[in-house]
Amino acid sequence: MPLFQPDLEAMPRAQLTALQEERLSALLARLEANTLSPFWSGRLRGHGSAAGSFRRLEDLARFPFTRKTDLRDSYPFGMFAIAMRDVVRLHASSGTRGRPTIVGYSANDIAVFADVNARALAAAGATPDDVIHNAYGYGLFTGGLGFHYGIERLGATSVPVSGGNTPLQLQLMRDLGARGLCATPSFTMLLAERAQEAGVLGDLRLGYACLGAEPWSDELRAKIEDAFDGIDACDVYGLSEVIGPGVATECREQKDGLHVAEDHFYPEIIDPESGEPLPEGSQGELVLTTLTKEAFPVLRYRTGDVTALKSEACPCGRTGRRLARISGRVDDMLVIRGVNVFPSEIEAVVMAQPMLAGQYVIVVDRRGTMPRLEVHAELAGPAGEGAGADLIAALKADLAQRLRISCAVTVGAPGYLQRTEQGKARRVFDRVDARDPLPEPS
Ligand code: DLL
Repeated sequence: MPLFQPDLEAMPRAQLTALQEERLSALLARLEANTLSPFWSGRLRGHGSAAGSFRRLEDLARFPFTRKTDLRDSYPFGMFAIAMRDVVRLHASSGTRGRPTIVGYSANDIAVFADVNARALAAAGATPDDVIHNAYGYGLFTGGLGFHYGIERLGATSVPVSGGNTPLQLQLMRDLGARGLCATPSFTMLLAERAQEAGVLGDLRLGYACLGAEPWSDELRAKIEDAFDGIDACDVYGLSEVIGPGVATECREQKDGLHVAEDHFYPEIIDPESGEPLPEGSQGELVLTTLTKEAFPVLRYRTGDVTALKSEACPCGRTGRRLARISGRVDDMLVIRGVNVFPSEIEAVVMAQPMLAGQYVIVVDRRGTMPRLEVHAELAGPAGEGAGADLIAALKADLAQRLRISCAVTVGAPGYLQRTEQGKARRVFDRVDARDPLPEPS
């Protein structure tokens, strides 16, 4: 499949920069003049004439960040920049404690949302001839409806199955002939396992998948691609505060970083401590500015996601800079005896071990003065096939080498760990007393 919007996705860099500067300047003028939102009307005060003082992309670093707390404080509609009459849809961010954060879309925002998801699907290999199985949750979560509209925008056929009920999902994938799959990587791995158990893997016609919404690793990708007989499993990134899925996406040609839809979203990487911009290639916190959003624009939104930006040319022809795979969230980082550990690094080690299944859980034992890490994994095949001391010793050694700390390792029989059928997989648990923090397998 060629690029879905080649003029925009493969725009020469100089032209893209000019477009971004024009759109940023218009955004600042729009926010400065905004009288509808109590948040935006005061936000740019003290920055002179915001629009007037902005000339080049570098000038953006002088403007204030938007943070998750701003969204919470403005609950529910304080940051909406257009009249409610013109808001056609609401979504809410998932996984937060307390009140959710509400985001809104104009009709034009929904059109952009559909476009960027159609781009992501095409980048993974989708064509208008395909049946696409959409197992992201439908509802307030942006995954289901975001991809649904993307599939329709592409002209393919959507199977709006949402999450849960794995046996039915497999039956539908087989009977309706799904070529594409949209799902979290953890649920995709569960589908692969169940398909293998049911002996239906050979009946599936799957060719590609758009996987995201949670951190995952290249090693899990290899397991998924292998399980489904060589499909293209592409990473897709996004967040409700910015639009939902489709902010950045991998292409099947390279699968090495996610092209940002830079005509709509402007990325920066900053030092999470100082807030200063970092040079290209450095790992830091991703900050995003929406260039075209009408109902819910954000200026320099602190995503909390840790990644790096690279701008080398890509064989697919897309010119949007690429985000390195998200290694985790600034606040997800475990600090174990002074060493910074992202759960995704542990995942990479577990997935690289062929005797283990695509499941793992991390437990942080916080009962002592110093926290200790436990890694729980599961055998891919029945016990007895090389389980036991050697495998555990090998895993411990690999973890120690990668993380530079020692971990306790438990390897259970197939089915030892709970699977996530709906929503995002939870991988990290705290052990605080004598109770076992691991959820019961279903
Ligand atoms: O998860 C939107 C989405 C749906 C993205 C479907 C991709 C596919 P939220 O629920 O607001 O939105 O959660 C956003 O999820 O800040 C990241 O921490 C994490 N996240 C999303 N995609 C990825 C990814 C959706 N590909 C938060 N890799 C973000 C790692 C991801 N983390």
